[in-house]
Amino acid sequence: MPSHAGLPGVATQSADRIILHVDNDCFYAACERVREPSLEGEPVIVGMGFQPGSTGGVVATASYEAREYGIGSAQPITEAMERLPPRSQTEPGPEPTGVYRPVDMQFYEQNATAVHEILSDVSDTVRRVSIDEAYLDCSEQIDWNEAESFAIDIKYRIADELGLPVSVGVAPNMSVAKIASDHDKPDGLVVVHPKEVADFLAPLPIDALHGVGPKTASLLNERGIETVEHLVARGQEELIDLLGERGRDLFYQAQGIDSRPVTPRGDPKSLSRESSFGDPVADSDLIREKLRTLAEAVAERARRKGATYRTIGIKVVEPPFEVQTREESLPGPIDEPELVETVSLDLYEEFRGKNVRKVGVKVANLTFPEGDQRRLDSWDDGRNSRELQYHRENVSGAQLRLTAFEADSGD
Ligand code: TTP
Ligand code: MG
Repeated sequence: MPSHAGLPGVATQSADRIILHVDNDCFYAACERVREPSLEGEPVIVGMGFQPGSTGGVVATASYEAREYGIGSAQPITEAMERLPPRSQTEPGPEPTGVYRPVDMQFYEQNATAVHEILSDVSDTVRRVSIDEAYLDCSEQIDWNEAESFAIDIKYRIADELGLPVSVGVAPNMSVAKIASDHDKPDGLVVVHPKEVADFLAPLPIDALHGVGPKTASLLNERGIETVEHLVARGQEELIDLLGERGRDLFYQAQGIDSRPVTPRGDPKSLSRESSFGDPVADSDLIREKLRTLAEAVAERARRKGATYRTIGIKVVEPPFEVQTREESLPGPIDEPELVETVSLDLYEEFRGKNVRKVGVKVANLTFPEGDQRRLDSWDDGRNSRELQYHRENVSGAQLRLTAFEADSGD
């Protein structure tokens, strides 16, 4: 929290902002369930040091079923194993056991990228703040009476396309949105309208505030400060005496004041749009029509951001979840909406007749006007040759899964 945020006369916050905070539920454990669906409903513990012979590891995360046994992030794995012994394949006994899995960062990053890709598809203003959480500023896209259904759509989309549960908080600023996403985990959705902010915050225990851990909580509890309302009632001076500058930040956070803007980090690596068919379709006219619409939307989006692109790609999802991607590289960066359409339709040809659940169009290898002037200049030279020749670079779906359709993130 910036210390001056929301000071009267210094920064005013617009009640019109609609900020979403999206946080995956038990993220690493949920990823393990994606590749091992039989773990659904089981106490899953992801961490290091549980294999025979290894020592000193900690729990990275635990599924909500495992949390019931007092297992959680950063706990020594030995303690977790005492609470829930690792399940043996051979001798199922009457005592409850846990399913332990090692940390597989590459796989979690891949899933995180896919989540980010969806978030970037629904909003132009996305700030990813950790592997499994992001803020979206949707003020320009929706109004408050659409906020709930917008958030539900995001939850459904991430669950449907990736099999991952998320919790979403919607509020007029980042700090309240974060508290809201945490309020009803897992699979939560909490919408705090601008007028409800004070009532929403007042009864919460102080550790609901960002940055209040067990130590600060007990220090405040000892002084009779148990809820956010108590904290506000004490006033700024007392909190600064107790906690220094952090006391001031908490005082503002407790009042729901936070004027920080959601600033996307860096330029995106790609821009994409995708769309699902309710039921899978094989009708190529219908699919081509959808691709045309998506191509137009993607090209429009690139133009709005002032981006040129050197790669055009499509994604075709065959039932149930077989993702295939194809792309073409261009000799120089372009801004040609018709070419996005032509190339997308051309790439689709090999899928003609196939049953399709979803299609997507992307442009990648982006160049932005600021920060990469040299490449833009070289494009200006090439622009005189109007007709661009592009060569096909078909890469197999499997190879491309990791690289193509990468997150719209510059992280
Ligand atoms: P969190 O979002 O804090 O936790 P979570 O997603 O597992 O659970 P939830 O949001 O439902 O409360 O962190 C995201 C991931 O970061 C988490 O799945 C594992 C990793 N992580 C660690 O490796 N060590 C830690 O101490 C924490 C807190 C998280
Ligand atoms: Mg999380």
